[in-house]
Amino acid sequence: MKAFITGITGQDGSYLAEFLLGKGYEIHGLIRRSSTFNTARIDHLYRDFHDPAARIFLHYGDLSVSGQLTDLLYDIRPDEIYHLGAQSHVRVSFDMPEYTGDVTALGTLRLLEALRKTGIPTRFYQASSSEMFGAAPPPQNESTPFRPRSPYAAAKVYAHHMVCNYREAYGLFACNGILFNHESPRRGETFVTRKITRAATRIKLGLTDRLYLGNLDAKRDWGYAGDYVEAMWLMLQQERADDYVIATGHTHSVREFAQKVFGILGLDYEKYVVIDPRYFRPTEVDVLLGDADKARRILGWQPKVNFDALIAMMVEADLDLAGREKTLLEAGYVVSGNSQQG
Ligand code: NAP
Ligand code: F7E
Repeated sequence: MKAFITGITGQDGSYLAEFLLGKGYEIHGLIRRSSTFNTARIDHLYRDFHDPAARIFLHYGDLSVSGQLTDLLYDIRPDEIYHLGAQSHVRVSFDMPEYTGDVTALGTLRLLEALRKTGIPTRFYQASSSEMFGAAPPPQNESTPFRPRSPYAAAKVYAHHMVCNYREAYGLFACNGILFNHESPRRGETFVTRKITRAATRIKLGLTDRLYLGNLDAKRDWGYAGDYVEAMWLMLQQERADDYVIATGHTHSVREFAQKVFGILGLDYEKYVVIDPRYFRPTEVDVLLGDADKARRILGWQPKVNFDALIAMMVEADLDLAGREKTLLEAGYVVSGNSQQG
């Protein structure tokens, strides 16, 4: 089996690539040209393509360019496409609404069009998002109406409906996975969970003394990314294409997340967390809580890692990272990262 993954260098792309390699897939990934390396999350999986044992192949491209996506599909002829590439940061989408619409909304349309034009018999997964529910009261499931509260959410709603339309209009096997927040040690450092575990562990080792955050009262249904990529694959193994909510069914506030992380490290979060209004969003999504009953019944999917185990895993990984950072600093190296940009 051959899979094509957009967003392979992101959090989910790296776990999905690992998962599909374990199932014997050959993997093709779309990557953007960057002046610095952006493949850190998949470097442990990659082998030079001259190596006969190589099973991951990377292709330069961008979701904002359509012709090339069509060419790539013709060349690769994948059995399955996992479309994970997006400008995925909600706060940034308020700063870059047009770009977010281009990549996150129209990027999906470009790929669907490439698929329709090539006529390759492929199964298609779209990374839809719980963010689309926005202001809709919890719990949210597949029949909850979308009430998007950000340019990112509106872009995902557009993409979601285009997937439904291409399924109905052209008979494509195309699924929307409406995934609630999922995190891991590979989560981008400007999403709130990772921002907290990075800062708290750096504080613990004396590398910094403050963590600037926005709205601590927002509540999210946080799961583990490694569990969620299995659900993506399961959706494409069904007889019929459909849309599914993937969630844990539990919700927690940002404050509770911070409290627990600092608590594990023997610290009181109130002494270190400073509220900076810059991180408030013009419109916030107050509570997300998913009802994944349909996925449980039809896909046989359920999460394995709970909230406490997820936090423990992220703190352990970031404590190790902070330890290595400290060693490098003490040896005179300049260490980048720990951005407060999101
Ligand atoms: P992520 O870590 O931000 O990764 C996004 C990926 O998209 C990266 O590989 C990025 O490449 C790529 N990308 C961005 N702009 C692109 C462009 N113009 N052309 C080609 N590739 C581009 O996101 P994630 O957390 O893995 O999430 C994966 C997908 O699921 C996204 O679509 C996200 O919106 C959606 N989603 C995520 C969650 C969640 O909680 N994680 C929940 C629901 C839905 P670079 O590495 O070069 O930046
Ligand atoms: O924010 C609050 C913030 O940026 C979570 C993406 O993967 O999940 C993600 O979107 C909450 C929000 O994730 C800070 O206001 C407080 O209420 O970690 P986040 P998100 O916006 O929920 C959905 C499902 C996706 O699809 C997206 O791609 O935390 N918050 N203080 C903060 N958030 C950030 N980033 N930084 C803060 O300082």
